[in-house]
Amino acid sequence: MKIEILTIFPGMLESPFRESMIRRAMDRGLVEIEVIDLRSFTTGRHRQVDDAPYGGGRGMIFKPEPLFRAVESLQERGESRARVILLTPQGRTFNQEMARELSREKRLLLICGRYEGVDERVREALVDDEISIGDYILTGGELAAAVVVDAVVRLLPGFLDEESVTEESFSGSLLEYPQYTRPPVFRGMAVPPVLLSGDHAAIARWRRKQALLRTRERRPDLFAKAVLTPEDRRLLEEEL
Ligand code: JF5
Repeated sequence: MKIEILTIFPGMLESPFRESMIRRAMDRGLVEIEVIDLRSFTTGRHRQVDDAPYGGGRGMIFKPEPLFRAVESLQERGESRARVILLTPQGRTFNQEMARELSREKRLLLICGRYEGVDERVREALVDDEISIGDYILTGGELAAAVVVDAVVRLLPGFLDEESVTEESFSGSLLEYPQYTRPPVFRGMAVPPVLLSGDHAAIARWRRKQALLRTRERRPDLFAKAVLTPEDRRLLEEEL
């Protein structure tokens, strides 16, 4: 997969991709990530990317010209057309299903919004999807782009081992069960004995039950959508 990211602050996206597992994916050739300075598509000495809104009001708006020049030039140089995504609080809220869908694309072009927004003609003519990473306001779309890239790249074939992918899709929309590692007792807090029992079936039942209880308690919205087996219902009744 090729991912291009248009931003006026390329430095904000250096370390998230230079460090970490994303770097490993790049080194292994699973993904190529290119961060592109939107200002390199400006003309004139002031390298201006923004301007005051028509009709008045506060703040500045991304001008259309640099974005049109950038997106058209990037689309023309590639052999396939990129799916163009604008990161903005006005977009559809990002989730795992959207990450899975994006991970099947050959080429993504992410535009990091800034200021009070982006000239509407950019949305109309250039952008395929608008994505928000949640209901809060950032200073710009760069961190949102980093979040989307991270979630998408870890789903690329060859990034995770097969078991992790299978397990992730099996556990579906449930939260994770509690995890423990050594020592067996830490500051008087013991690891649940079943995890030390070596009884793999009992461990699997305990984990499934914990995932169900935890999801019902913390994320009733996810629990309502979960597909429960008769065994799941039995595990949940044990508790009462
Ligand atoms: C941005 C105009 C983009 O604040 C965000 C954001 C929040 N959730 N997802 C993205 O993006 C920055 C601000 C103003 C466009």
